Amino acid sequence: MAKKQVTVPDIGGAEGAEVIELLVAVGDEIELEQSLLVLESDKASMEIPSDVAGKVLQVLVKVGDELAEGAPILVVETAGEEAADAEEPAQPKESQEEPAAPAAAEPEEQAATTAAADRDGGAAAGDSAAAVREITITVPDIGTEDDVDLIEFSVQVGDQVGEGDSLVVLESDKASMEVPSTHAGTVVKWLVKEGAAVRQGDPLVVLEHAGGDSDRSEPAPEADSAATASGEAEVAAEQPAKRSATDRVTAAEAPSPRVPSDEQLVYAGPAVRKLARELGVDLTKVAGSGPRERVLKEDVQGFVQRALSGKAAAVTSGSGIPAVPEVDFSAFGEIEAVARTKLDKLTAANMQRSWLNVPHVTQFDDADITELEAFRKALKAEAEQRGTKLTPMPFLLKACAIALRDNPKFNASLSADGENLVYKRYTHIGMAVDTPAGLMVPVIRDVDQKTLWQLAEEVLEMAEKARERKLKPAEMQGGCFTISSLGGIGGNGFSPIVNTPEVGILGVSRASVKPVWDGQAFQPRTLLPLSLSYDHRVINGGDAGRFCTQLVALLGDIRRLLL
Ligand code: CAO
Repeated sequence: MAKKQVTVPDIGGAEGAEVIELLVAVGDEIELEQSLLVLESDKASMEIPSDVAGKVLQVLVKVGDELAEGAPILVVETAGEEAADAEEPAQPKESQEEPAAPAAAEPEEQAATTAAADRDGGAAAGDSAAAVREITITVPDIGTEDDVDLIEFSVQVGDQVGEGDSLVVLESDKASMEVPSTHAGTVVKWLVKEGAAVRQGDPLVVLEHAGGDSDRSEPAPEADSAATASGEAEVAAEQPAKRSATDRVTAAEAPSPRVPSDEQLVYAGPAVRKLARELGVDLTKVAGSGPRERVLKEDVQGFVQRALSGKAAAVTSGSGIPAVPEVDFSAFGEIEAVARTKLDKLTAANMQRSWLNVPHVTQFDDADITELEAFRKALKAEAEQRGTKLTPMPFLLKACAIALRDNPKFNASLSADGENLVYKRYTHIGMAVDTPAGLMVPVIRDVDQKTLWQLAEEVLEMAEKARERKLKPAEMQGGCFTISSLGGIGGNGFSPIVNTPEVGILGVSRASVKPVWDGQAFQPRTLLPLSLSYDHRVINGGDAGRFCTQLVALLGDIRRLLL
C-alpha cells in the first residue's frame, strides 16, 4: 500500500479555477481516470480525472475553493508498492483551503522575539512562551531588473494570511502579477507604500508567524529594541533601508509570482475582487477607472452607491442605460430562484458587452445545398466506416475558411484603441456548442489546412469534449470567426451576436426543401438559411454582401471548395 497525493493537472493556464462540484468523498474507491471534481474557470468548466486508482483517504479541497495547476486535491491509498508511488502526502492544513502556492524553498528567517505579551500588556520581554517569529518578505524574481509599480495591497495590517495568499499586486509594462506569501501569519507592517516603485529584493512586508521550535527563543535585536522602545506593535522592519541582509527573505528564496492570464475577464486585483464578492457586485459590470481600465476599489464602491440610489445600470463604457426595475415575482405565484452557473453568468456578461459595444448588422441569405446534401448522404456509409459522422458543419467550416481568406476583413479584429485593424494570417474558427452547463465555443484551428474528414472528426471531438466539460481554456482561445449552427435543432433564421473581438459570426438554421423557380418551373431544392452578423465598425454592407454571396456559391457548388 502506498499513499499518493493527487494534484490539479495542467488546466491550460487557467488561474484560480473554482471547485463547483466534488465527485468523490473520503472512503470512496476510485479508478484511474475517474472524474474527481469539476473546476470552472472564466472560460470553461472541466472535470479533473484521477491519475491513480485506490481509496480516498483525505479530500483536501471543498466546493468554492479556487485552484491552480499543482494544487493538492486528494490523498489516495493505492495498491501499488513501488517506491515511486510512496511519496508522502502533504498534510492538510489551514491554508489548503486556498490554492496551494507554487513550491518555494524555505526562506531563511530571522527569529525575532516580538513578545506578544509585551505588546499586550507589558509582560517581560523575552517571555519565550509568547515568542513568535517575524519574517520580512521581499520582492521575488519578477523576470526584470527594472522597477515595477506596486499597484495594490492584497491584504491589510492585522490580516491573517495563508501560505501562498497574495500579498501585493505588482505591475510592469507587460504584466501584472501577484506576489504570494511564503508563510502563513499575521501582517505586522508594510515596508512600502501603495504606488511605490519596487524591484527584486526590496522588502515588502513583515509577517508574524508561529515559527519552528528551534528558533523560537532566539531574539532578533532590531525587533527586540523596537518592541521594547515603543511598547506597541512596531518592529524593526519599520525602517527597511536599515535592515540587514539577513532580515530579508531573499528574492531567490521566494516563490515565483503568478501571472494572471491575458484572458482574465476583468482587470482587477484580489483585494478588489474580494470586496466585490463581499458586496455581491458583478465585476464585469463595473467600469474600471484605473490605468488600462483596471477596476479600483472606488469603482466598486461607486457602483454600489449608484445601485443603492437606484441609478445602477448594467452597462459598459459609461452608457447610461436605465436599469430594469426589480419585480417581486412571488407576488404573482410560486417561484424558485436557482443559482446560475459561473459559465452562464460569464456568457451573459460577454453577450451584453458585445451587444452594447458592437453595432450589429445581420445579413440573411439561403444557400442551395441540394447537391451538397446528396454528396454528404452518399458518404454516410464511408463516414460510418471511418467511425465518424459527416454533418453539414465540416462543409460550413471549409466554406467559411475560404470566404475568410478572400474577405480578410472578416478575419481581423479592431485594436483596443481602434487605430488599427489586426489581420490574422491564420484561420481558426469557433463553433458554438450547446451544453447542459451553458454555451461553449471550442475553436477549430487551421481550418483552411484540414480535409473534410479531419474537420468532421474534430467537430465531433470538440462537441463531445464541450458537453463532457473536458475542454481546456486554450481550446477555446484564438478564434477568428464563429459559426453558430442551430440546424440540428430547428428554426428559419436568427441573428447571432458577434463573439468579440471577432468581427463576424455565421448563424446557420435548419435546411428544408422549398420550391425554387428555375425560370420555367418550380423545382424542389434544399435551402440552408444563413445569417451573417457583423461588426459594422469594421465591416460594411458591401463586404458582408460579398462574403455571404461567396458562401452561398461555395455551398451551392462544393467543387468550388477545391479552388
Ligand atoms: N439543417 C438540417 N439538418 C441539419 C443541419 C442543418 N443546418 N445541421 C445539422 N443537421 C442535422 C445533422 O446532419 C444531424 O442529422 P443526422 O443525425 O440525421 O445525421 C442532426 O442535424 C444533428 O446534428 P448535430 O447538431 O449533432 O451536428 P452538427 O455538426 O450540425 O452541429 C454542433 C454540431 C456542436 C454545432 C451542434 O450540435 C450544436 O451544439 N449546436 C448548437 C449551437 C448553439 O447553441 N448556437 C447558439 C449559440 S447563441 O446562443
